[in-house]
Amino acid sequence: MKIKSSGRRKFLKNSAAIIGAAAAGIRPAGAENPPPEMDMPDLEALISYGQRSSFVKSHRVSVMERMSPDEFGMTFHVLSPIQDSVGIITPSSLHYISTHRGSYVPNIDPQEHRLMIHGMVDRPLIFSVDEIKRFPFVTRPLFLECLGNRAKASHKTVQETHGLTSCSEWTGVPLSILLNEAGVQSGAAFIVAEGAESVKGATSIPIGKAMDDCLVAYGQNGEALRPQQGFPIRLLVPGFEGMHNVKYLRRIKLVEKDYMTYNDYGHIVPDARVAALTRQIGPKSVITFPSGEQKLPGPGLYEITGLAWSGSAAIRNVEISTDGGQSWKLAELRTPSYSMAHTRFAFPWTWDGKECVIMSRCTDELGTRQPTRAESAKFFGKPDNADFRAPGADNTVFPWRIAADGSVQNGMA
Ligand SMILES: Nc1nc2c(c(=O)[nH]1)N[C@H]1C(S)=C(S)[C@@H](COP(=O)(O)O)O[C@H]1N2
Ligand SMILES: [Mo]
Repeated sequence: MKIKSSGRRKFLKNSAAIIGAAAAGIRPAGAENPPPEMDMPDLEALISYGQRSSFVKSHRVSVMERMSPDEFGMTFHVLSPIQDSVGIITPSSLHYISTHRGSYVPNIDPQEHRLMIHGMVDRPLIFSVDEIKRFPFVTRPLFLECLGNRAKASHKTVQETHGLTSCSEWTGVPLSILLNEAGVQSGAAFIVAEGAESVKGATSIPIGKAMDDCLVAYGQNGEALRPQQGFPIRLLVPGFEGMHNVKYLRRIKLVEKDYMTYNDYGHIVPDARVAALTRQIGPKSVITFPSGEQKLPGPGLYEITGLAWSGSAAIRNVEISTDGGQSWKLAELRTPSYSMAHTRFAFPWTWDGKECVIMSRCTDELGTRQPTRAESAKFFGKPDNADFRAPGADNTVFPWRIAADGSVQNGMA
């Protein structure tokens, strides 16, 4: 996280150029020139649960191809505005949302909600939410990413290309504690986890993963889960594709083999190479600034910044190319690199005002590097053309094209 001194000197020189020109005409806001009072239509509400500035407009949008709400009033895929993100935590109110077709957001009374653990266990158990909260908890940042987080040439903004991922600080009880209470029988190879709403959001997870680092979470970013994130409890399966993170968790059955649930269908495929990439999200990164539909006002110093994550480990490093992938330079990690969480990177860069293509690629602590589309196509034995669609979760390197006028466009287009 240390800014290297050469970069620092450059920064000081450039910042003088950026700030110096403007300072002459500006007075600090003082007693003789105070800003207007915040508009407070409901003072009670503002006191009890805060609200953001009316000047901050960052908001979620629904996926173009699957409008929400649909004709039945259901939400499907809603994209997080990662072009506006700072740091690594997604505000809960801006977390992406992905629900299975026909699913809805249930309004669950936590006092009524129960979690049942049964199947191949010594003692089938039923827990209330309050009982779950009596077990030892852990708090850790973890990313979620939907399998549908796939950049297309038609996408314009980074919200459209990469907005189906978010990172929260989750609090919950390790699933292994609850499974040990029930007593896992030998031969139990998978769990089938199920949600409480109509489509149930069921999915199969290998027992090794269930006993390793899964959480039954009730906290998100310092408060209770949001209904759209699974209130009152959800399963967190660190690094695994979003679908496995069952919301409104109400039942876990221990079974002898991988059950193909309604939701697993189409996600888990027989090709082991693809299955590996959906169970565990590969190392992936994207530049959030400058990104699609933003505009650089002119040549000069900028911070290229973005997010990197991996479903297997922490991020070891991020490299930036500003020449379309011909050469790569190390970016700086500006946050601690937590395992299976978003990591914020930045790269101080002086733009010369010429058209260029910028991209990022990351490497995780296992040494796995994010592939380019060409590398992914080669791996799957497919030609590298516009038709190539990386199977499983697409973690390929993504380009932004900066035009001479400073406008930024999807580099796939
Ligand atoms: N019960 C239930 N759990 C669910 C889903 C659902 O529709 N119902 N959607 C899954 C999918 S496809 C994803 S990507 C993640 C999304 O979690 P989020 O909506 O909190 O971002 O939840 C998963 N868990
Ligand atoms: Mo998803």
